[in-house]
Amino acid sequence: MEKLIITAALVGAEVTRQQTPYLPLSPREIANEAKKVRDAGASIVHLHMRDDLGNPSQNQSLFAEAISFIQSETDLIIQVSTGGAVGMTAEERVQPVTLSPEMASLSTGSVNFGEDVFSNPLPMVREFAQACLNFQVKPEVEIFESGMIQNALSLMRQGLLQEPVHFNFVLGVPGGMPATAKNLLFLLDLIPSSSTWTVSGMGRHQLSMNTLGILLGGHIRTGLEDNIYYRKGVLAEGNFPFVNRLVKLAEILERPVASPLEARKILGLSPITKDM
Ligand code: KMH
Ligand code: ZN
Repeated sequence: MEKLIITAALVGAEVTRQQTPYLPLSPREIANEAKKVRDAGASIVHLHMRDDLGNPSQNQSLFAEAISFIQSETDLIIQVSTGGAVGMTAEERVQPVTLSPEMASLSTGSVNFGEDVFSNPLPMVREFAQACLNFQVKPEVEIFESGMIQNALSLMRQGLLQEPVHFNFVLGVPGGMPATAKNLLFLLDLIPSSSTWTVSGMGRHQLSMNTLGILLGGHIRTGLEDNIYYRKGVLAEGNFPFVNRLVKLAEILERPVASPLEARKILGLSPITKDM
């Protein structure tokens, strides 16, 4: 098996400081959190930003500030979100891609998202995929529903996604595909054999999905974006406790953890950190 890539989704768009006091919000706080997860063993950070009031924002300057801190203080692979928050316009959402980060998330279809709809019509998905090509950004294809894999395959046929494609199975979003072993195995059967993949489980499903990812030879995403509880009723005191636990688990399961340099090789990224 390849070495294990751990992604930390540090902030997200939905979690609030009312829910957990450990959520980083400003670019400086987010960069501090990035340093801690790097020290713990993560090699990718998935980034969202918040404005002064703590509301989700895709503002380019906020991303630029956080990215500049993270790049000068760590060798992490930076993956910006193009998902943003439900209700944002395409123009808002695509902004951080224009900074040419190494990676960006790319959802290839729409899905119910709790009481809302996370809307990703195909013309917009193609526009985001084209932006990734223009700015030399590797997409991480976010799969909330199996139909999104079919859309990703047609983007590949259209030349808008290049092999090897990296997928992230986001399981357990209310209204999306439930976080079960059966569903993960079903999805794995649908992706091209050249692909790499990671798995995220929402809420209490985070640890079980991550464990399956380690065992099945995939990669794993953890972090406060997906889950704020370390265990039932106990808040995680930041993102790094999750990473620490997964590194220990991987060690027990004899799966070595990839450094950012090794992760770049696995994902087909340039070994050199991008200058942005
Ligand atoms: N906040 C969700 C609506 C992504 O980052 O690409 C979408 C999301 C996915 O978080
Ligand atoms: Zn996200």
